[in-house]
Amino acid sequence: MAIDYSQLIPNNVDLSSDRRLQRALENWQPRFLDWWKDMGPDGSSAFDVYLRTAISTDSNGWANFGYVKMPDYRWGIFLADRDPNRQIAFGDNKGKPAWQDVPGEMRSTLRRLIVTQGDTEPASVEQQRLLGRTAPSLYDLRNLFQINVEEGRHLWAMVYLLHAYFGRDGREEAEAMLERHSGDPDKPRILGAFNEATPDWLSFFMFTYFTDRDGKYQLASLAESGFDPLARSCRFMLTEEAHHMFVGETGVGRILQRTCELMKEHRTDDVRSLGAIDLPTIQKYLNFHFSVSLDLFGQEASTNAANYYTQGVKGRFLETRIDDDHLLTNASYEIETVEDGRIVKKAVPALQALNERLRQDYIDDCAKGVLRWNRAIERTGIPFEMTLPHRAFDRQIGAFAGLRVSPDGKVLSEAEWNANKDRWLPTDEDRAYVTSLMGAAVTQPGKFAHWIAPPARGINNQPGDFEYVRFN
Ligand code: BYC
Repeated sequence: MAIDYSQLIPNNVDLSSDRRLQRALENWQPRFLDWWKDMGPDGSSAFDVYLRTAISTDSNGWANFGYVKMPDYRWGIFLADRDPNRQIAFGDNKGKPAWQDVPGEMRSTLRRLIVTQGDTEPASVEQQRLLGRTAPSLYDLRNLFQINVEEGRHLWAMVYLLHAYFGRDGREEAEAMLERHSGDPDKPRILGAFNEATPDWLSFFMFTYFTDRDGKYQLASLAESGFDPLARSCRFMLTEEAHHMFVGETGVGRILQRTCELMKEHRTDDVRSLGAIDLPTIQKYLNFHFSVSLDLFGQEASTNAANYYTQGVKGRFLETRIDDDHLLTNASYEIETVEDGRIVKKAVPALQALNERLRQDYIDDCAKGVLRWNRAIERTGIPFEMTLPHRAFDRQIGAFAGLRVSPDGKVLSEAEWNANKDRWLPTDEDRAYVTSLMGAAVTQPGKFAHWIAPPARGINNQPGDFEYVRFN
């Protein structure tokens, strides 16, 4: 269905045929805009930004580029097309038609998953609120803003589901989405990573590489949901997610490139004296963001995850492409866990291991980008390899929480950890150094901050000196 842009809230769900729902969402809209004004990108309301806006959900329609003032961005409700024959692909309800409404017994589970998903979207906008002040180029500033408006739209996607299918409870949850704030001591965001600060652009690129990728895997699992409106919402969200991870991968890649170029040119490892970010510091940021993002997958052995699957509300990554019974009642899966202070492998019922299985899919995907970074480093002739730390390194959630583990997976005493942790995780001094590089935003078209290389190509094939943001 084409997107109706004539409405106050653009949508492809025939919103105007349901007056009550339309009114409820039109009531929420000004609150969302107030939130955007207070908590969205700082001081950006008057800027004209070269943004991509969806005009339909098919492959041609969602990438339309033009200058937009962000408060005028057409946030709306876009679901991927409905397949009238879609069946639930897994769990006890396998083979039954996908639900077009919420089955009573799954109401609280679905609500909770939708709220958890929805909560991350405005959280990330809040985390990135001040980054525009220190953007390393107009190209990067535009990408930041693109990500921000799309996270705003992803919030709309979840708020629509809450309003349309969860009655009064849903409306209250939608309000609460704008009341919790990232890092707020009284009303924090739900998941750990979304209460961490994103104070600099190295953190931003690591966040979009690692944490947005959790988004990809969680959304893909929810895109398998038996609750069809959720599945269709997530499918469309996934198309936008790809750009966010691209920004992360190329952002880190461009920092690595610049660092390696300077190391070569000046025959030194001491690139800090040259105003760039040294490779060990980049590795420490990677370690931090990877382990915080691993926590987002929950417990290694989880009865919650087993229940979601058995009920048909949350599947596996690419569920329908997996060749097994899609019930998993008799299957087992090997996980790593902790016994007597040691990391051991243990077979557990596959249903309980679904969080861990998804985490493994995620780790494999993360590793591919690291390989690409390493190839690029190798091409510069610098002998250095970025690595993903062990899954048990510095975890706060799950079996490894509290265990002291080195990046290569050795269990350590508290004393060994304390003696080495500054080599593995960003220290206050590292953070202060990276922050010190974040000078005033670089606003001249085609110019880049000293510590980052330009991108290989422009957005929508625009030339290198394209004016992605006009400040007015
Ligand atoms: N922080 O049985 P478990 C994105 C809690 S990112 C705090 O493993 P479950 C995006 C858990 O709630 C994708 N608490 O739980 C990225 C549970 O509490 P109760 C976001 C945590 O439910 C960038 C208890 O520990 N989407 O889109 O199987 C920018 C037991 O754990 C955490 C989703 O997450 C944590 N990290 O797994 C913008 C999808 N982990 O029941 C956007 C929806 C666990 O004891 N969420 N807990 O009170 C889910 O599928 C699940 O809630 C989780 C947790 C996978 C997160």
